[in-house]
Amino acid sequence: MAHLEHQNARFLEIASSLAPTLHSTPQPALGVVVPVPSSTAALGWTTHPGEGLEGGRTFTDGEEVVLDFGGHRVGHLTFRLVGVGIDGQMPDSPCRLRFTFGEVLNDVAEEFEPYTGVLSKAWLPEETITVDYLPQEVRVPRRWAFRYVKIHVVAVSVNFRVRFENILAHAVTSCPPNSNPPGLTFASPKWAHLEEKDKTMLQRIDEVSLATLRDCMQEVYEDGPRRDQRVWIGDLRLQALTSYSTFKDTQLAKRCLYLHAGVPFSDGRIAAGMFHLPYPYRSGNFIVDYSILYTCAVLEYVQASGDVEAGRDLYPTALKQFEFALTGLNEENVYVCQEAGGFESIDQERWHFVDWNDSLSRSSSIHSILILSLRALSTLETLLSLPPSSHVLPSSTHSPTSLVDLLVESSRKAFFRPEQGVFVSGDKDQISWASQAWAVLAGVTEGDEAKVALRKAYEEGGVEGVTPYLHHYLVEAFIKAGLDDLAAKHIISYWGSMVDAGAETFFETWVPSDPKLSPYKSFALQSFCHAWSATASLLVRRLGME
Ligand code: RAM
Repeated sequence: MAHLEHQNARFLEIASSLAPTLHSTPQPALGVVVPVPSSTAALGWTTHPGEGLEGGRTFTDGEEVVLDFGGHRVGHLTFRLVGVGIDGQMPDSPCRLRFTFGEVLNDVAEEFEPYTGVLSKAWLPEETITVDYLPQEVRVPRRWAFRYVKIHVVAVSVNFRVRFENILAHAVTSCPPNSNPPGLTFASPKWAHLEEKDKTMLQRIDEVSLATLRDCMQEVYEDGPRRDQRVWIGDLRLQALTSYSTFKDTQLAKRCLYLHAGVPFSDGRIAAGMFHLPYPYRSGNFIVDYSILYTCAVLEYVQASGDVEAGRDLYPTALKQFEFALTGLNEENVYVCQEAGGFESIDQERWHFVDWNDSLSRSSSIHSILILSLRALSTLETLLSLPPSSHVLPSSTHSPTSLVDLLVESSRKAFFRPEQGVFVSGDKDQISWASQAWAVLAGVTEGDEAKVALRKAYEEGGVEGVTPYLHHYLVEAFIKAGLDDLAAKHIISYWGSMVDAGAETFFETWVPSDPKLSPYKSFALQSFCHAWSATASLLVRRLGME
């Protein structure tokens, strides 16, 4: 099996020695709710209180109940199932139950059919089990991500009804208990002008971000505990950064960096994603931007932990990624990628991600990400006291820093339009948030020029991001350019609009004006607790709001 070849056994052993402890906390449901359509709720649903399970409420075929656990968790559901005979009868058949696990109300309130999604239907959050020999202690086998659980009785015999007792969620995370950082206090005079309602919103955004990160911290940094459940490099980088500044984890990040380096393609490239169960193996796809951002993730890990030894181990993997990325440059040393398209048009062998916005031209962003990652490579070499690599490519004489100079120059020639003050991308000179944000982060522009570029794209209709992933980099660029007030304003309006929509954890994709947008052509395939959306906690700390 190709996905299992070329593994680095030593790296995988190190990763395995770092397997974290999973902490499990039993939690009872807070109550029974009835989902009710709402024209004012962003996602279309609200709840009314429902008839509780106390007092021996029993169920038969076709009856159902929706439990509310009061917040998002990842874990197993357990309960005691009791058969209550009718007219002196005893249970005389199994009981078949269907569970639907809702991260949001839509999951338990809407039908999954007709199914329009482009990913496997097996990701839909439902499970059917058959229970024999009542009364019986039941543990729903699969780990689920949920706030709500709909229990639907599919079938029992006519001679008995069933009762549910002691229903518990066992919430699991590898984030150690009580590791939440202190809440935001806005002590710095810099934030004295913030209105109380904004402070309250930012505090709530921080709580929701931390809950998001906590629930994605499992045996690895999962991108989402509902769907994918794997380590994607782009998500990992942001999770690790957020965790360094909040929960202070470095070991789970180290494990994931070694896991990725341990399962490369045969030519040394690292896959966009990797699975750790039942044994480590790589995903089949390759994302150019993720592969080079791996260098940033290694650098940031060494900076956060001081673990130079790991940095030296992982450096060759980081360096190797540039060989492939640099083949995307044309004769003018400008990165060119295929023009925009949706999920179906992705080239799995050479995927340029940046964001899920179908209409985004990515060339200029990838060019900047290349510059940023080369800068990180050079800093990493210094930090590890390595002699600066005299050439990034075996066939070229460029060091990381001389390549940076070359690529900054070609970027400004190809992508910067001085008369408009913005960076463009693609045949149609598209102006986007992504192109400006990455140019700023890569240091292709700075000072007033950077401010103008960001403001123009942001305030004058540049192509926007549809994922919190790109929104993160936009805000990071605002902060780097010294636009702190705009950064705060955007965190409040964007992450805040998810809070207003009822988010207990932050979503994978979110466009406030089109809340049901899904890159996978099915809202039910969305992950509503997604790693790359947890960075608001990092951003507010970078803004000095603690
Ligand atoms: C999706 C997931 C994941 C992301 C990739 C690019 O499958 O959302 O988090 O990294 O896309």
